[in-house]
Amino acid sequence: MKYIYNIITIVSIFFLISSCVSRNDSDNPLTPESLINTGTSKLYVNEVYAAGSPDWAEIYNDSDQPISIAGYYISDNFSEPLKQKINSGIVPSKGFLVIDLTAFGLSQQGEQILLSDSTGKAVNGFSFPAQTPEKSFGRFPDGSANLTFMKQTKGRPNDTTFFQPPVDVVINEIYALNPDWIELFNKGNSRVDLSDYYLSDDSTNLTKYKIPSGTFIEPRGFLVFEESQFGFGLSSSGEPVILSNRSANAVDKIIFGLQTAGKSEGRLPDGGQWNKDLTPTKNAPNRR
Ligand SMILES: [Ca+2]
Ligand SMILES: [Ca+2]
Repeated sequence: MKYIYNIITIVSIFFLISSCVSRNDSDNPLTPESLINTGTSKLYVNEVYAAGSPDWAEIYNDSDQPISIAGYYISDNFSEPLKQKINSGIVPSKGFLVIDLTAFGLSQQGEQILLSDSTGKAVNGFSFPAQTPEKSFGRFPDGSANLTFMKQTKGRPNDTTFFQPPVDVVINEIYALNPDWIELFNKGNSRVDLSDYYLSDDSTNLTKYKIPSGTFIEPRGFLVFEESQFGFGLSSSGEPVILSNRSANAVDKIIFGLQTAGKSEGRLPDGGQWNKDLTPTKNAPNRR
């Protein structure tokens, strides 16, 4: 009975979302919030790229078994799921399969992506906002509900690390649940002078906070900035954090997602890949 109730709920939500979307198509209000995720499948539309030739969608399988998607459908319209039939393909366990979108193109102005099974029933999808050619859009970490812009990782794990920093200092950990803080880490073997570097949470204004003269970070050392110092709050629903040099050129940028109570986000190990749901370790080595 509970199962039937769940199905009814899921179908209702889907039709509610579909009707909202089609009603508002003309003024293009699509946001990641119109994510659909049926919760009954381990298959996720994991990444899309709308400036390709052709455009593509990456499917991620979060289960322990390979899943065949032969006979499934992919579409750029929630209310028209059968646009392109997927003739063959197996998504490996914890792996990826890229589908070239040959029957339709994705709008760089923002659109929808929907994977449906061989009966046309929605499996997974989301709405994506306007894209630029240098970025893709998808889930980070893979298969999560967190949708964000990222660099293209076609057929590979998603990665939101946009720039390879020319200095050895990186944004190592953030805590966005009041009072907020940003932890930097020096990956290198020499002391780095961070005088007149900048921190920001706005890609269009990199110089929001100027790091005071005489600020140094030791080799393999940490340096924490408190919200009371840098003056802007970090949004608990996610946003970028950017470290820029004296020329106001970004040297490291991360994008964090919706925060979990009592958790931080950061690199693991220190200076490594960005991860969600860490134990906050202000001014100390990062850990799960
Ligand atoms: Ca990817
Ligand atoms: Ca830490």
